Amino acid sequence: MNDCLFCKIVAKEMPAEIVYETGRTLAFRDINPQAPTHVLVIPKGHYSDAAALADADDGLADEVLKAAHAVAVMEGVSEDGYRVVFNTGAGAGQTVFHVHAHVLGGRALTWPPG
Ligand code: DGP
Repeated sequence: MNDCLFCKIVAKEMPAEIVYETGRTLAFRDINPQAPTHVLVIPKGHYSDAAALADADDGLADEVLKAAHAVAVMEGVSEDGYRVVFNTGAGAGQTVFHVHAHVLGGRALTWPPG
């Protein structure tokens, strides 16, 4: 999509600190980190949110989750625990409408989230 920020990161038209990449996924550091590790994992193709990604039904949601776990291992947060969050819809705090998994770790994470 022309005006999608994360599509521009995929196309390398916008800079980002990329930490992991597969054929169909990309992971890069969040510009406004909420934890010592805060990485966004996206499918390279454009899906607006997690529901649209699930509807794609082609194994891509699995690949995004696998990439999120690979990032947690690479970042060294998988043993102590980490969180994978899909804010889905504006009411849940989604601000960028290209589906992304937040991978958060490296500090104690409280529940419930705000
Ligand atoms: P959400 O609120 O769930 O839609 O999360 C969007 C996240 O995207 C938010 O944590 C900040 C991050 N973000 C916004 N713009 C940019 C950008 O240009 N680069 C990077 N790396 N992250 C961004």
